[in-house]
Amino acid sequence: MSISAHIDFEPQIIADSHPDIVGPYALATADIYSDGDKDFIATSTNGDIVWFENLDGQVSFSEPKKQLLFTPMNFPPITIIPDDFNGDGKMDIAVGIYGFNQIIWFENAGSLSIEENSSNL
Ligand SMILES: [Ca+2]
Ligand SMILES: [Ca+2]
Repeated sequence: MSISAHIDFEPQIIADSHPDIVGPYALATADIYSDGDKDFIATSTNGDIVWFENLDGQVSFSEPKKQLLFTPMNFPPITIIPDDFNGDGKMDIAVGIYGFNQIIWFENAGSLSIEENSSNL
């Protein structure tokens, strides 16, 4: 007995040629806005980290919210891990920086933004 399944995937574009997304690198999902819906996080090759708010809990995302800026310019975050690192109930973000030999986490300081008050791990 054989079982075969055919699954179709339809592309859904979240960002297309947006100036805040320069060469998307690492991607992750997490509830950044703390409203129960998974938001979307992306890093760019220019060092920017942006997130997109999930507007309806399904597939409608906001424009990029460029509220994470990594100070050592032009070093792309190649890995990204969202989690609540300080246990305050708000999703934080950790990134590994290629070429800069650092792992940095960004504290989510509120329900709408993630502040740049990062510290090295
Ligand atoms: Ca959310
Ligand atoms: Ca937190």
